[in-house]
Amino acid sequence: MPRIPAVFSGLFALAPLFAAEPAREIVFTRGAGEYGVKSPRRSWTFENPDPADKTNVDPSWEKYALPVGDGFMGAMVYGDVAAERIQLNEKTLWSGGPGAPGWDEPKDKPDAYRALPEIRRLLLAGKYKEAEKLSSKECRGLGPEDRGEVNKIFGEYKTLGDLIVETGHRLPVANYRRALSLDDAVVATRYETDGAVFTRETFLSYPDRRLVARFAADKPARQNLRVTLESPHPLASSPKGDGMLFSGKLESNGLRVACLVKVVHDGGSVKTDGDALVVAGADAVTLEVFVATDYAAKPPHWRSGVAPSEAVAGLAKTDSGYAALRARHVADHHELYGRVAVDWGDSPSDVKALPTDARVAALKKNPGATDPDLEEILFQYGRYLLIASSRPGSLPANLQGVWCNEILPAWRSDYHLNINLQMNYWPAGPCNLAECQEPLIDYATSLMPSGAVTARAYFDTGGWCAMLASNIWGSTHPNPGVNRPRFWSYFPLGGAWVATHAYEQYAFTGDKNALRERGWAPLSGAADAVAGMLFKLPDDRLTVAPGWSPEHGPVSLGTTTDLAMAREALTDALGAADALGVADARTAKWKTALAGLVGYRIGPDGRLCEWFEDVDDSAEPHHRHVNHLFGLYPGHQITPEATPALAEAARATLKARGDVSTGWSMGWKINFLARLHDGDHAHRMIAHLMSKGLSPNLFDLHPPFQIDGNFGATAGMAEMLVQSRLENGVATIDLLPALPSAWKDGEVSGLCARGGVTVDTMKWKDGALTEATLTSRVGGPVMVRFADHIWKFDTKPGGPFRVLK
Ligand code: FUC
Repeated sequence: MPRIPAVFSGLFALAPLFAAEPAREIVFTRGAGEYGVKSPRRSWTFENPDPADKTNVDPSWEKYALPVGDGFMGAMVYGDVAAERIQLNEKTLWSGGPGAPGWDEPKDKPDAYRALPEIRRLLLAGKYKEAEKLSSKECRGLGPEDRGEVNKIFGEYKTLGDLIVETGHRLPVANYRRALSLDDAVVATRYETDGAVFTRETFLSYPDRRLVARFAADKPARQNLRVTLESPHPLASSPKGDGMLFSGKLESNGLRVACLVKVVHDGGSVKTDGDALVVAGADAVTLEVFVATDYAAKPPHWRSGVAPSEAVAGLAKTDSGYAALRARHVADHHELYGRVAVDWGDSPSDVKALPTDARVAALKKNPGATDPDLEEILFQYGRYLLIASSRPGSLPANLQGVWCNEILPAWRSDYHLNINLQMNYWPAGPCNLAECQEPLIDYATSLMPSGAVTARAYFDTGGWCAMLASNIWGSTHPNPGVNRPRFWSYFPLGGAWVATHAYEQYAFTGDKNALRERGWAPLSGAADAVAGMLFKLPDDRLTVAPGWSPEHGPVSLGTTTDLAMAREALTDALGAADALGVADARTAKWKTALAGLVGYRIGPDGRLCEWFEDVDDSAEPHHRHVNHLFGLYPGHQITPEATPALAEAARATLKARGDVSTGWSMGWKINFLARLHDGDHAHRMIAHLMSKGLSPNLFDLHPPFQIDGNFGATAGMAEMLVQSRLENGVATIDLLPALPSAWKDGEVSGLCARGGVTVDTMKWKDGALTEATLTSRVGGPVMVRFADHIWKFDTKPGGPFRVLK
């Protein structure tokens, strides 16, 4: 399948980028604010919201605005006619942390580990209530009780504000169209009014690190714009050439922030009016927006020492003009996005002609219907969103990626380590975007110093660990006071789970240098803490005690999820040690720990047991967290081939939990079902997600918008097509392991497999593989399987190999 970048041919270049890949767009026929959604319920000044609030401050934002991002900044483009609204984010704009009152107080109980023998004694004696009481008291961090106070210290991700560009135009206008091109990562708006065709283009450039918004028309001298920044933060404005600098400090922590809005105009004039920039009679206008804070991802101070106003001035120095900025941005995006093309069916042309909101509405109305082309768009959207929200050098994608229009967002738009952050990175390896995962591995490294304190405090061990929720300030402690049982935030394997991504990165890329330089420290440190936190039962087996199944408990002598994460982290650390030729006292300790772990158990009802004990789970039988299936996915411990009984038990568990749930839970279930080779059920899960969990702009809804569900869905679709494992240096690759009958014929190119292999092309017909060409980046033994066919190759680095059926 040739992948030939098309030459850009102006606005609405609908020509496909790649021979087999149709143009992928999300299309609306009105501005976001013009859909008549209910007016905002909350406002920027609302205090102390319920964390589970399901309503965004501005529903039109999560329904109809369109996202662009460069990993560092994010923007949501509304496309309203009278005034363009571009909501702006910068990933490091967080409250809390250093500078926030209370931050300097210790957060971990320094000798909490002293309570472990008694908690464990109570558990062994069957005194669960007492054990839970004592755990709740001891297994929690220090800090205020009040949720608002906790958030002030822990911090929250914040919107920077909205760039407002008044146009002087009035509704109605003719032939309005607004589209996000996933191929080019550009939002383009077009309409006709006052005898002219007006066009806008907005993108966020990674190579040039700026937001670019272009306003043009097919007639000269028609741009009369008034540009302002509306921000909830106390920013002072000062004119800077043909632009305006907004700068100030967050009240919470003194974090400095600057935003420079620069106006480049073809013809006409620009002047300032208070803190507004006023353009008159220009042929075209390019707005360039630069944002910086003085945050640095470096413990313990987390500050760069560089004035943000200087940082933005430095970025703004290079100015190559709109065409060159656009060309560089599109080329940068193509390099990543263009690596994968998919085609597993088509939708009728009258469906494809509909705007995206109408297509989503049709699926909601008739959940039995399918729209294969929209499934493909949703798949590629996950890849688009990862490119836009996570690039080398940036912080990782948070609960909303990089997009957040609130100052008190749900769950602080933070990093949840009991599924959400990790799920964000599930598509990275399989979907050929490994470099987008670097921020996660660097983030794990940044957690190590505080994670070492937490590991020492709760387990008196070396290494590092991190609990349920984290932020950009390295928090690893259990976070108290969130109106939940105290034990809730105790999730000691959260950091270890994140660290397994360092091994996954190696498995997909085969890059030993990166494993040594970047991945080994967090992965080996996590394995040290895992080995050090285990408790020897009277029968000599090892467990993680006390444990708590995510977000529903109850206290246990060993939850299946903790044991599965421990198993995976130790296995990955040993795999990394093998790859790097490390064998020492540490690895010996990991091996002993791994060999001693309590194994899986199947209950009398046929389900995989969630706890060491038999627990009545009828209170929440459909709980969204299914973490006890971690070993099935993302782990590599349960497969239908190697552990058929456990695979059946996992299937029974999924059946009992049910299909429909929150967005990310449905995303996870697609992956579970793919690993169980149940393509039709996985496809039904995609249908559930599309009919019940999607916003018109294809944002996945928890609700509110939470990006993990988008990433989980994309990873799940990839998992249905290609699965892989790397064991003892041998890569095993399954082609079409969970192909649904709905995807009878198709072809894909560019998906990746563990062992450093790319599936360059794969074609199938009537549900059967017809041919595939693969390339190994690193060489070595590779086994490829389809149904009962097996092909074995001894590959050379860079040499393609082919399977034909
Ligand atoms: C986990 C989930 C919640 C929510 C939160 C951000 O704790 O259980 O449903 O997604 O993360």
